[in-house]
Parts: sequence; structure tokens; C-alpha cells
Amino acid sequence: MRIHKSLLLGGVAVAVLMGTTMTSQAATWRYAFEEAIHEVQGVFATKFKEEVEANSDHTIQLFPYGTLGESADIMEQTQDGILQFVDQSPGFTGALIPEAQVFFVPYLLPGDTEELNSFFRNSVAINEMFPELYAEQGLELLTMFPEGEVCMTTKEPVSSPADLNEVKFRVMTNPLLVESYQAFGATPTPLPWGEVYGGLQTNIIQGQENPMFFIESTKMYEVTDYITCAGHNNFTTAVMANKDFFDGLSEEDQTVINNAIDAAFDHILEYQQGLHEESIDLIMADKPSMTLNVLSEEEREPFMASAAAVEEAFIGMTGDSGAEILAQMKEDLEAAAM
Ligand code: 6CS
Repeated sequence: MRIHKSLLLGGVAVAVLMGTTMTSQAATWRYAFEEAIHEVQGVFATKFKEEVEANSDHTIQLFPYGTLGESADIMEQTQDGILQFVDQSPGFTGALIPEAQVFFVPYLLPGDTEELNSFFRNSVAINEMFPELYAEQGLELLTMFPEGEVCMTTKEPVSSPADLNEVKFRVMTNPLLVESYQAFGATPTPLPWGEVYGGLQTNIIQGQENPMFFIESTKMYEVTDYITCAGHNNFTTAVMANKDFFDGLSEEDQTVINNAIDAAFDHILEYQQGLHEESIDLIMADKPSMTLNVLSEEEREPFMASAAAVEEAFIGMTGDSGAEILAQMKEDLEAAAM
């Protein structure tokens, strides 16, 4: 009995020193993302937080865009172990993991939402191949999910690649997006997100692309006059954990995290139903002079024709590893279409 008591007291002392209680290994985990709390990545993160906190003693502290810097900063902080979780889109991760640029081959992802969602849910490339590549960078890839069809916003109308001639077009900082917009006829200008609104306002750039919810919530329409949807892509993002942190967790905690990711994944797909259309309505209500141009099949053809060159550039940048990922993605996309 006396031995038990002293062990108990020793345990209390250690627990106090570690800032925990005896019965709980409760910890606070930090999670940063590239958007505001009410935007898609923020809605995902909020659901993840709710699930983790409901099913464990842990707390998730959320850091929306801007609180800890740009996308590149939060990735660095995650690799360094300062943050436990990060949402960074392949648009930025492409510089670190070249194969992640595959998401910028135009017209690779389907326009049909059901097909797209099925692809993200079941893709072997996403669920089995990409985790190995992320692991090499000290990251545990937890999930990838779509954030909506990407449309261009510009100062002048666009209905063909010729209309993008001489247009300095902001892209996220990855080389394949540069290739892609070069193939579209524009002058691609890679910039971090924080420089886009001001760049458009001061005419340093004259165009950018993003999903409709983001064009609306970040007021991109205030500094451009035309929205063009060419159906060329859907915005993909990825959530990951610092790998040493994740590997060091108990199996129970890893399960809590994986279950929370699954719940947030389902939630975010449902949340986005109708979001594109609702965002268009909000934009038009706020700025009736805004022109929305959804390109016809015929108008899309010259943009589609550029895909082969971008695919070739992707293979050139990534070699066998990229070729394998691309082939697997095509197989996964075929399966999703069935
Ligand atoms: O264009 C960008 O840089 C941003 N777009 C979205 C939809 N999310 C975050 C990213 O920083």
C-alpha cells in the first residue's frame, strides 16, 4: 500500500512538471491552413478540431491564413515541428514535392462532381503513392480534397488563349503552373497569396485563377472585371501532420486523428454542394457589372490542346516517379468514371 502511494505521488510530480494531469496525456496540437476560418480549408479544420476534441482529451489550436505567415511559412513550421498539422495545397507543395504538380495538368481532373469526389475518396495515387513522397519530406499525408472548379478573373474578356497574350497572370509558386499558363498564352507570374489583391489593384498583374468561393470571399472581383470558366481544373488541397509527431503518437491517438480526418472529408464535400453557384450569386449581387463567361466546348478546345505539352513538361520535371503517379492517376480517374 505504501509503495503504491509513493509511486502515485511520484507520478503526480512528473505529471505536474510536464503540465499534464495524471489521468490524461492531454496535449494542444497546432494546425495552420492557407485560408480564413469561414473558407473551405477553415471549415475542414473546424470540423477536424471538433472531432478530435469530442473523441480525446486533446485540444486543437487553429491558425488561419495570415496568423503565422504565408503558405511556405506554415509548411516550414510544420517540417520543423513547431506546428503539428498543416493544410498546404499542391500549388505550393509542388516546389518541395515535384510530383504534387500533377494536379496542374489541365483537364486531368473531371468536371463532374460525383466522379471527382469518388476519385479523391478512392485514388491509389493519393492514398498509397503520395504518402511515401510526403514522408520523404517529414510529412504524414492525411488527406487530399477538392475545393472547387478553378476560374480565371481578368481585367479584359477571355475566350481564347490569344486573349491571354501579354496578360501577367498570377499563379501559385510551382513550375508546372508556370508551364500551364505559358501554354495558355499568358505571362505567368508566381506570387504568394498575400500579394495578389494588391498586384491586381496596381496592375502589376492582370489576372489570377481560383475557385469561385475564394474569388467571392477574398473579393477578387473588386479588382477584376471578367470571370472565365474554362473547366481546366479543380483546386486540390492537402492536409498533413509532422511525421515524427504522428509516428510518436499512440495507436489510439492516430486513430482519433484518422477518424477526424475522415469525418472532416465527408463534411467538406457536403459543405461544398452548391457553393460555386451561391458564390456567383453573391458576386453578381455585389458587382452587377461583373461578366461571367463559361466557355463553350468549342472555345475550350484550344485550352485543352495545351494539356499534352504540360503533361510532357511534368514528366520532364519528375522522371519515372512522376510518370508512375500520372499513370496511376489516370487509372484511378477511369475507375471513378465507371
Ligand atoms: O491562390 C491561392 O494562393 C490560394 N487559393 C486557395 C483557394 N486557397 C489557398 C491558396 O493560398
